[in-house]
Amino acid sequence: MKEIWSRRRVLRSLGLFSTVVLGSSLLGCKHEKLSSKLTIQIGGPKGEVVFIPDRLRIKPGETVTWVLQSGGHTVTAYHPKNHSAYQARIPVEAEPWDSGLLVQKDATFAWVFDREGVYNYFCRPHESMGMVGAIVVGRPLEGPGLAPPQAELPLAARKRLGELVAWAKSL
Ligand SMILES: [Cu+2]
Repeated sequence: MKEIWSRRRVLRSLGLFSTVVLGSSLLGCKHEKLSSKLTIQIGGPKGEVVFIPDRLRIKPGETVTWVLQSGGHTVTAYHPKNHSAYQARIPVEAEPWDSGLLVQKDATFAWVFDREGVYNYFCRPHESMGMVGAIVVGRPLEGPGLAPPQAELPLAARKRLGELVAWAKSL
């Protein structure tokens, strides 16, 4: 699995956004097409600390792109590599991701999900306010992402994760 830096982001930072749109349509860029369908907004229009939507089901091999709408947030997989006190809440052997802090409006972070199963993630600054999300890739296979939320997680995150786990199990 690998991180994909959206061409749009890279080129926008160079001030070449309009060129990219034209270039993408001419080249039929596959990632741009997927991104438009599998996009999650980070932060609400009034600065709400949420992922919109907070749950998404995709097919294995698809790319999810998060776009910063407001505020400063991260998109961080539940994994001991990202937080030493936390257990993984992504499929065994899946690689964890962490966007780092995104602060510029329209900044994007993209990740390719190859391994089937249930992934839970959080925002570092706002996990305690319940800013978490879930991605189901293919079937919601039994795995760490379906486990009851661990006691060491902040209460609001635990509550929201409980809802997301119930949703994943219902698929
Ligand atoms: Cu946040």
